[in-house]
This record gives sequence, C-alpha cells and structure tokens, in this order.
Amino acid sequence: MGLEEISTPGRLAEPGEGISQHELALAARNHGMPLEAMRYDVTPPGLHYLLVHYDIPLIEAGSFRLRVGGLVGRELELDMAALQRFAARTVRVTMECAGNGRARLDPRPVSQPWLVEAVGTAEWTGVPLATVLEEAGVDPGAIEVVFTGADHGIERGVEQDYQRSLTVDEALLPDMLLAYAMNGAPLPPQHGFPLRLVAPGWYGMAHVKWLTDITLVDRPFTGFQQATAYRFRQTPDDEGDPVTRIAPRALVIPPGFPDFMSRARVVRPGKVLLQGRAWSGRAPIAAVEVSVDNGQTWAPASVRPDENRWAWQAWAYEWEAAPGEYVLTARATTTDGEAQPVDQAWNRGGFANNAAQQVPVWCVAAL
Ligand SMILES: Nc1nc2c(c(=O)[nH]1)N[C@H]1C(S)=C(S)[C@@H](COP(=O)(O)O)O[C@H]1N2
Ligand SMILES: [Mo]
Repeated sequence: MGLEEISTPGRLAEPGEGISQHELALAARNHGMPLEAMRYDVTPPGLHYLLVHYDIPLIEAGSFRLRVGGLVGRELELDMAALQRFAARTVRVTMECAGNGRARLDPRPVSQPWLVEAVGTAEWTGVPLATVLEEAGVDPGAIEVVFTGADHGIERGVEQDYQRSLTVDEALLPDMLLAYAMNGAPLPPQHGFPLRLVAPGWYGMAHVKWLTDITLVDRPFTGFQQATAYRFRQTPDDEGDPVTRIAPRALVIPPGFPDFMSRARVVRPGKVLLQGRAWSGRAPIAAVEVSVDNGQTWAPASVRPDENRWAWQAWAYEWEAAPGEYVLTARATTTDGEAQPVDQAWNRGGFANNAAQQVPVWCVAAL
C-alpha cells in the first residue's frame, strides 16, 4: 500500500460496497459493548466499548509525568503520587463514540463501522481538572486548553500526536476529571493508563487517553482531531460545525435469546419486560418511548430517576407479545425538547447518528 493510499481523504462507500478488510481490522481492535451489558448500571471491566486511533502506548506509571504549561502562572510536572495527593472525585459517566451509528448510514462513511454499540458507563475517579488548572494558574489571555496523548500516528496523511482542546470555560466545569481509576481500579492500558481526561457529556473523542500534556493557549486549537476530523460536514470542503456533546439516544436491551448469525431475537408469547437505557450529554432525558412496529406507533416507557447526571438512565416497558414478527425500537426526548429521530441525520464523517435502533424479534411459542 502506497503513501497516496494512506493520504486519501475520508470517503463514502459505493452503493452496495461491503465492509473492507481495513474496516474489519479496525472493528476487531475497537470493540463495542455487548448490548446485554446495558443490564448493569456500571459497565463491568472489559465490556465498555473501546476506540483507539493508533497504538496503545506502553507507559510506566513510575516514570510518568503530567506536564501543565503554556499560558500559566507556573508550569507543573506532576507524577502519579502528586496527582493522587489532590482531593479525589468520582463521576459516573456514559461515554459514547461520536462515530456510533456510522455503519447504519446510507451512503456509509468508510471508517470504524459502529452500529449502535459504541457506548459504556464507568465510574471514573481522579483529580478535578479545575484543581490542577488552579494550581498552575490560568493566564487571563488563555482561551483554550490543549490535551495531548502519548499515542502517535498518521491520519489521512497527517502525522500527529492525538490532541484535542476544550475552551477554558468548559475545562473549568467541576465534573471535568483527570482520571486515574476506572470502576475503582487503575485505568486499564486500553482505556488510557495511567491518566486520561474525562469530559462528561461529550462524545468520546474529547476524553483524551494517555494524557501527558495540558497546554493553555491564546487561540483556537486547529489540530487534526479538532479542525479536520470531528466536524459535521455535508461536502469535503465544507468547514463544518464541531462535534461536541452527546445527542440523545435510547437503546433497547435485546430481549429473549438471539439467533447466532443475524442476532435477531426470539421471545415467547405473553408478558415481555422490555428494558433499556437512555442518555444525552446535552439536556437531561425527559421521556423514552417504545415501538414494537418499527416506529409506526409509540408508547411511553417508565424512566427510572437517577441522580447521576452524566450516566445513562434505565427505562422499562411491559410488552404483551403475541405470536408474530416485530421490529422493536425506542427513542429519547430531552428536557430541552430535543427528540431522537427515526431517520438518519447524515453527515460525511458519520458522526452522532442517533437514528433509532432496530431490533428484529420473532415471537413464537416454539421454534
Ligand atoms: N490519546 C487518545 N485518546 C483518545 C483516543 C485515542 O485514539 N487516543 N480515542 C478517542 C475516542 S475517538 C474515543 S470514542 C474514546 C474512547 O474511549 P474508551 O476506549 O476508553 O472507551 O477515547 C478518545 N480518546
Ligand atoms: Mo470515538
């Protein structure tokens, strides 16, 4: 494979074009969360989705240092012991990849081919980012905070460290964390060991893993992951709006038991308790509705109140299933009135496609 090939811009699949070996290789490295894991409030270790752009870097906790520099009163270099001496905070956060839903788009953007499973909920423990920024002293001229990971690679011909920024105002929000623990244990290597940013409510790309540098700057950051990737575009040369917070989504825990290849479900006639999760990084979830006829008719589900603002919420709906074929789906609406669509909101990068999930179900007394 030549350098021209790795330098090509993102492309759309031709009509009917299948998943390539390159996409399969991405999908095999970057796994989704098995949907039945939505039964847990907090996703057990190993079941949380995973997305790694380049390689998982090998980092030794003993020699690790977080550098804080740029427009600050004093530069900091903090080892893990220093980070752990600050008062710790734990936040339960549902994280979702901005590309979740991409492979369901038509035309399909060629990239990590997520269906609906790029999500997980963890309890992240660490130092509030604001604590460390206050310790360094943010210069009044600083407008953004740039976060750099230890991983390095090439994307569409651009060699880079993985980097993203937040505005200073966003960065100082109390739930922004420099996390060193996930579900009460040190971060696993693939989730950012020994330190990552956790940006509650934001799509995954903002939560920089293997964080080594925090840099305060006086102009908008224009790195690849900020200005080139993660923009909502209709055409390749459209500047596009940035991808930021998570759009509302409800998912159904697939009921009954699955067919191995198609993952279509089988349920028995009678009462079937449909359950699932709903979340949004924009405004809180106000309602969840369920449909068993692929979105033609909807019924309200009951949503369990949850004091964890950034975590998914459980919902339930009792379905009286009669023999037949069904397509189950659910949709969430936020307190701002933002309703999850049934149809795709298409963009070239395949970001934030929160079109309602479809779960084919056969209701049969016996096979
Ligand atoms: N340094 C670094 N941080 C990163 C990434 C990466 O490739 N490198 N991937 C981002 C993306 S696109 C997502 S969706 C989340 C995934 O986090 P997880 O693998 O812990 O679920 O990490 C983000 N942080
Ligand atoms: Mo992502």
